[in-house]
Amino acid sequence: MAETDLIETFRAAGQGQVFEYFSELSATEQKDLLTEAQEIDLGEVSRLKRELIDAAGEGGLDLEGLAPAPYESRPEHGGDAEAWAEALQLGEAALRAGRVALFTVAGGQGTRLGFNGPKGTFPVTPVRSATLFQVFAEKIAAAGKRYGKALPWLMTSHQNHEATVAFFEKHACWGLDTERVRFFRQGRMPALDGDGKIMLSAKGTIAMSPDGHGGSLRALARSGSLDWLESQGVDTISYFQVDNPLVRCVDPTFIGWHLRRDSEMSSKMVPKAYAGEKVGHFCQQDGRAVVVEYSDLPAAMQEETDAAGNLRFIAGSIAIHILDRDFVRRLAEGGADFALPFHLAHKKIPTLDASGAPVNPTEPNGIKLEMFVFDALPFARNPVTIETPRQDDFSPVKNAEGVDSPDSCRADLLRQYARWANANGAGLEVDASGLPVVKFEVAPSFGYDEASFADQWRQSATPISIVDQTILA
Ligand code: UD2
Repeated sequence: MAETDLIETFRAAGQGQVFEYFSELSATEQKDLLTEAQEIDLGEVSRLKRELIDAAGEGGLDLEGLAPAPYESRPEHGGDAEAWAEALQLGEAALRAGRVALFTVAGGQGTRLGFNGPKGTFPVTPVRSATLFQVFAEKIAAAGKRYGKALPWLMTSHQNHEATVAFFEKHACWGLDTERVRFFRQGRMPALDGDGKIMLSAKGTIAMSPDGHGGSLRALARSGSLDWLESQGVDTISYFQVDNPLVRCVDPTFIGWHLRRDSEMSSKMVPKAYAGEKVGHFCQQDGRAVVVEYSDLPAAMQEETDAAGNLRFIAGSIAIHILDRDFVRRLAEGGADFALPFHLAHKKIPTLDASGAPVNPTEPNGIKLEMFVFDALPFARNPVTIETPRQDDFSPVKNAEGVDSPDSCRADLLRQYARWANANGAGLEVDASGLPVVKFEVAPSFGYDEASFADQWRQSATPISIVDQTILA
């Protein structure tokens, strides 16, 4: 679109303020602003203003008929052992056939951790200080070796795109085939003020932010990544978040459950650790699977217990899914009736005051718009949720200290290594929480889950002794 047409379109849509300082900008700044403006779908913005801002207070989350979702319990908790064993076989066969790819969402801004740089470059392991990206790369490489088929790996990012790609290049993808690692940018959305006006963060810059991990699904299609997967015979996508180094990102049993049920989207749940834990809740409503975020489920419901005294809404979502490739394509192409909704978050957004001077607000002054990947669940055929042991799948790094911090995650990694080693007779001393007295590390090349660790341990020619700072690799 020509420059003047674009500016006129914004004016006609009531968004002329975006170009208020246009004449003060240099030629390069003008060009940059126009490029940013072109990213914006004005029709979508005006629909969201109507539905989310103008109608505020009318809606809210509909809790009518909301009930806890069913899930597949693990065999040790009464689940069907035969079905779990069959799922493992099916998943392993899919991995051997090269039907599976990995997908990491790494497009968030990581503000809570206060770390400067892509979150995946955060050093997380206790002895080697391997970064999150390295841990995933090593798990993917080891699993590819185990099943005799390299696993493609997709990653979405945004602000940190160049830095992410450069980091992978610097480390030569930790030995993964570079042709099988693919990065793509997710979309962005402009921040809106209370009147639905697009905000500027500077005279020549629109306040844009990533459109949420849900946005990565349409970006998978737009970036040609689904075609790329199809060309490699991949139809099954294992999805996880960049902040969780414990994740069993290549989990044959989970893949097998997904395939066994002919599901389009599957999920892992952990029983919530306490009522107010900050995870989504697997629920059902009108016969459809839904996830209700902790911030949307009233405290009284979060605390509700059943006759046995257990939390009624016990199934916590830890953001680990399997997605069917063609389901993602349908979602991306599906139009308004088959699209993820946007959620609105009130945020402090650096902007300009009426005189054009920069303002750093101390209170929320605008809204950001995000889509969530779990909102795809109600659209999916045969969604299945399986229970997973938290200690082998979930310990995210979100905050600088305390809960879900680098310290708590390192301790969970140590507990995991010690459990695997002691299950094979290492005889390590551990405290009441399972934390070993010695600090050591198991590189994924030695073992990326309990089974691969046990195989490697057994195959070792000499007995393994673990002392402080041992690295099993
Ligand atoms: C998410 C889930 C929560 C629970 C928890 C487990 C939501 C709304 N909540 O909470 O239910 O499962 O994770 O750890 O998802 N990201 C992008 N692009 C974006 C925004 C985020 O790629 O535009 C990535 C981000 O890099 C991270 C992940 O999504 O890997 C989670 O984002 P978050 O930290 O904002 O989610 P959180 O912790 O509030």
